[in-house]
Amino acid sequence: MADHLDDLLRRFHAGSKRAAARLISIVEDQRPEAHEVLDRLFRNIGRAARIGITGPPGAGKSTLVDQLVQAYVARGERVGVVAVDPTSPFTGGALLGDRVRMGPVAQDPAVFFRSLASRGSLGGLSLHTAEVADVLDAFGCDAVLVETVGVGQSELDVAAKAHTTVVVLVPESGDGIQAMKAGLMEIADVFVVNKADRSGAEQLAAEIAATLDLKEWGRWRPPVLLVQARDGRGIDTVVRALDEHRDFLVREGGLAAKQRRALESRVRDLVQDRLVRMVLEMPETQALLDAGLDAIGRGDSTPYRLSNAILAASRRGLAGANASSRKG
Ligand SMILES: Nc1nc2c(ncn2[C@@H]2O[C@H](COP(=O)(O)OP(=O)(O)OP(=O)(O)O)[C@@H](O)[C@H]2O)c(=O)[nH]1
Ligand SMILES: [Mg+2]
Repeated sequence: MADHLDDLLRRFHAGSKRAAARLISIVEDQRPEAHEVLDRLFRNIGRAARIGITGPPGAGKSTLVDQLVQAYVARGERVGVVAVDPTSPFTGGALLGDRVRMGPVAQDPAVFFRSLASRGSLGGLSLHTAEVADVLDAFGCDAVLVETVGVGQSELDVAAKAHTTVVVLVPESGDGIQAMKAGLMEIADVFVVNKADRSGAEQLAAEIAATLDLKEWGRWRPPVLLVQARDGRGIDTVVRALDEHRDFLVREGGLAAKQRRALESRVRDLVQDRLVRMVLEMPETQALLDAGLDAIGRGDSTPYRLSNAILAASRRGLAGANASSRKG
């Protein structure tokens, strides 16, 4: 196994897209060797610009990503794209189906495209997305673009791990107000008002600008850009805004601070993910659950009391595990 991994990493560092795809699968599926892969790649990361693209369904995020990728490739850069698909809790399948399509640019040797299903684990979505972005960063991508639908907290968490977040809105069905409700206004470094060929685009841009006016901005006020992604209009302004935001972050020291915050959020996610799994997978937990649910059914317990009992048992279990690992 170690030999196999050494070989895979060697081919990865030599630039093999197939090796990169294999490593990403290992990370995405959380196979046993995933931790070792991430540990070994860790010192090679930190170079890529991590850009989150979020916004309501159908706003034109994928179309914009496709255009941005073409622009980056045209200037000789290597680009990674991670598209996060919310998974349906009922079918386990991708909720929006084939929502992430990429044009011929995905075939370019300088482009690496990957679609991720979110699987709905606690803290899992943003964690695994960041880990896949790590692999692409270590692969030598100059930019890693992460597309998420801005509908839920976990999607916002994904955006929170980006260096630069682009919020894409469209002049339809009160998008501006929805965006404010969904917390998208707070996370945007750049606003793109897409489908500027439709009526109402300028009005939406003006509304966003008016909202921005209500706040004091330091040295970076999010620009509001009118774009027609489908026809490639205004893409140059987005590329420029992304470059400027990165320069701003590097110049003002914000990049280091963002990287530190993103790392903190990663470690918290890791602890949360693993702790929850540890507790739920303890054999006592199932027994306590079975007995406790019976007791609740008889009116002798409550969900809070049962969860307290499970937590108390897990604390004893963890203390026991600590004691034996100190002895060993
Ligand atoms: N009129 C118009 N349509 C556009 C423009 N940009 C994209 N579209 C169309 O909008 C539709 C949705 O585009 P996507 O890029 O798939 O949108 P998305 O935000 O990635 O969608 P989801 O990933 O499903 O949330 C497609 O039919 C695009 O062709 C534009 O500038 N003007
Ligand atoms: Mg899309």
